[in-house]
Amino acid sequence: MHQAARNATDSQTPDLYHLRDLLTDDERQVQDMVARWVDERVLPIIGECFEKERFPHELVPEMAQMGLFGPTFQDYGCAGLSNVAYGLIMQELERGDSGVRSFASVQSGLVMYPIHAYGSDEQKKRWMSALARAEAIGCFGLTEPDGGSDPGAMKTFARRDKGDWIINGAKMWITNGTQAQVAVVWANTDNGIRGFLVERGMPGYSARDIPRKMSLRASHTSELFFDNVRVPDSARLPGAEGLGAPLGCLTQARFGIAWGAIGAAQACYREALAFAKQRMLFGRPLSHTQTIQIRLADMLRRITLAQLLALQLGRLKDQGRLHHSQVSLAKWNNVRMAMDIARDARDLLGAGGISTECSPIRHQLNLESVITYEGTETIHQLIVGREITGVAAF
Ligand code: TGC
Ligand code: FAD
Repeated sequence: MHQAARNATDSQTPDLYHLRDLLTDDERQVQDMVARWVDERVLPIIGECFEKERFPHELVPEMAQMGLFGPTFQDYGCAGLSNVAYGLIMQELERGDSGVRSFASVQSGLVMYPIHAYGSDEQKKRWMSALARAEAIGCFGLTEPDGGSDPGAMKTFARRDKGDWIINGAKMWITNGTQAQVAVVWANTDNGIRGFLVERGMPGYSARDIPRKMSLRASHTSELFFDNVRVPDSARLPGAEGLGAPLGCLTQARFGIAWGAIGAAQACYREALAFAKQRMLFGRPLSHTQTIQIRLADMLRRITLAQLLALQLGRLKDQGRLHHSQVSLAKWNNVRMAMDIARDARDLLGAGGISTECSPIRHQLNLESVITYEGTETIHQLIVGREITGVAAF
């Protein structure tokens, strides 16, 4: 038997191709630290959080302490890690729950990134360290009630009024909207799309959570309302001009999701394997049957391919050679892979698999959001299609 397969326990995913050897010491250490933390702090409580629609806020200071917010930035007290290390963090967090990974994705990729990439020095000084330490929480408002796939058609509008801007409109399905001290808000203007930092408490700005979600239940998802919100020009992100600016942020978050989905799939695979080994049916463990072995082998095949794709994606990003269509293909592939595995693992667990005491049903339901947000599967297929044909068919 192959060494990696022989060493694998039910609590690990076999590393048949020695992919760990392709990581640096730093990357391995970061992964191990976050994996341990997820095992000890997330897994014991997350089923109940999901059931009760509660985000585990008590974990946020610990995540900040470990440097999980904005870990790739070199300044503002951030760790300056590689993009592969960032991906591994997302993978381990989502092995816990997509809602926990979402929190980190939004804070790092959708709030710290635009402030770092497009913000003024004053904006960076005010927010970057505070966001890294989670003394401030941020959210990212792009999607609107009339449709998220075509953000270029947004209706939220910011008009000039002397030196200020007056923002009117609404955003929908915004992660952490009610929790955020600062919202990165994208609005149309007479000169095209611009980004603004809108702060909690500004007159005319309000947020409320969207109830009755059957997915991402351990995460706040909100609506934002802007009723003549007056912000100074210093609240505008000076380096953000046009739709390319918010789309650039999406590339960061989609990259994290391509990795995160692997974690969700691993959690489901591990649970299915452990169950198949101990479940006695027809006088033998379930794992001794051919079809169960084929299903488990197929899960491992898909996870391994997704890992290879994510690793090369990360190395390309570290080398500055990443194109957003590569991120689209990886997000599409890896989330679809995770959804298929979560569904199959749920079935493999039999009736017990419908309980939140098992993770596959929770991951399966969460992945319904993950396949929709940050660009639906169809949008990513069409982005790749445009890359191949040169024709936008959206
Ligand atoms: P299009 O003409 O393609 O692009 C306009 C300009 O932007 C550039 N660009 C990008 N730049 C960086 N990264 C990307 N991913 C980019 N995609 C496009 C492009 O080159 C162009 O630049 P320029 O200089 O030529 O002007 O624009 P389009 O209107 O045709 O739209 C294309 C489309 C459909 C792909 C885009 O609108 C899209 O991606 N739609 C999906 C929207 C989406 O993903 N929304 C996500 C909202 S945030 C969220 O879901 C958070 S979930 C968080 C969590 O909890 O984890
Ligand atoms: P629509 O755009 O209305 O799409 C509906 C359907 O039409 C989809 O199946 C889509 O694939 C399909 N479709 C669209 N265009 C085409 C086409 N041209 N051809 C064929 N089919 C097409 N947004 C934020 O801005 N910030 C956040 O923090 C955020 N967090 C989220 C958290 C959760 C839990 C969820 C569920 C969503 C979140 N979103 C967020 C919103 C998310 O990005 C959008 O839901 C997503 O972009 C899709 O938009 P929509 O829901 O309006 O669907």
